[in-house]
Amino acid sequence: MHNGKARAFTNIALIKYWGKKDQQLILPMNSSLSLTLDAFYTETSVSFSKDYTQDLFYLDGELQDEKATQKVSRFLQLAREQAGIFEHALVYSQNFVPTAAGLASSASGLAALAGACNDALGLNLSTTELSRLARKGSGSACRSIYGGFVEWKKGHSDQSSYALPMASNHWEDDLAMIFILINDKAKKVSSRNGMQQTVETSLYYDDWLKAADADIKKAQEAIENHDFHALGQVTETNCLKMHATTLAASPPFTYWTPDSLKAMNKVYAMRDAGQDCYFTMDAGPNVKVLCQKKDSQKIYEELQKEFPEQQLVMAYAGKGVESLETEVAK
Ligand code: 2P0
Repeated sequence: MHNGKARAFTNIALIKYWGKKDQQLILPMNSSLSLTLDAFYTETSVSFSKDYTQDLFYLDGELQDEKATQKVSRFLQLAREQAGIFEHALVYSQNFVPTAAGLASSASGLAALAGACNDALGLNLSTTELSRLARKGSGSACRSIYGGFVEWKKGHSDQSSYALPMASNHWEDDLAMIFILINDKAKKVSSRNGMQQTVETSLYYDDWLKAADADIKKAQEAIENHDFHALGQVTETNCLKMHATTLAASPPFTYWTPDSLKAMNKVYAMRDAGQDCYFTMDAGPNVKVLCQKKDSQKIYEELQKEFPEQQLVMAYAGKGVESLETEVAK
């Protein structure tokens, strides 16, 4: 029996990953840049044993169906190949989210699974190698290996595509992100399908790639200079450019709902009233508001005027993946 357990926090991209050039290896079309946050995380334990006859995956206490297990199994197989240990596994994963918000995150999930496999199989991976392994489970997971500001350098091969922590002199500790959780009853386009459809059909995709390169540089500079205004601006405009590509895809789609627009308009109104805050959105209707820690309470209270408290979650900078104690191995 080989056991391992790890915890990983989710991350939100300030400059988005949107599109793959290699779907098997998960090599991205553009580099991305994120902030790891403390409010949402996953704890995963894994046991490999020659006594098991198949991989089993429990999420939040429930045995998952074949489709959910397949994604995990595919990842386990990569880890098994890397270790030369070909035993089936039992995976227990717990997502820690403040409310039942449908915020299951593949970033924290696959980063925690990578960390747990690293320990269980004695892979002894460096953080760079762990980031590369996590990437092959889910692109954004490669960024959750690290805390604070993280850049995923797109690279051009399995070897050269991984995330790195960014030198920031702990500036991330001065920042906050407030999640506005928005219920979405509509059938959602998964990020995996959404980005692929966009790469293949969006009229604006080439322009997105040009913009993303320029935006990474702007964000790097803003972080270097601790320039919140510049970081906020590039975060918000980069998100809008990503979402614009979906409207020019065929068929067109959007992740926005009326409540997403309400949240975005609230951010504009707060800015007009002198509050320093900016929004970003991912492959879903939730809106995240980036602000400075010193202003975060006031902005939270302002958002409470529009959204019930159960829909609001305050987050600060979070840590990278960490190993946890496992029960004694048999
Ligand atoms: C990001 N997203 O940079 C972007 C912005 C969604 C919008 O990474 O297919 O779950 O597993 O590599 O990592 C979500 O995509 O996709 C994502 P896969 P993933 O955070």
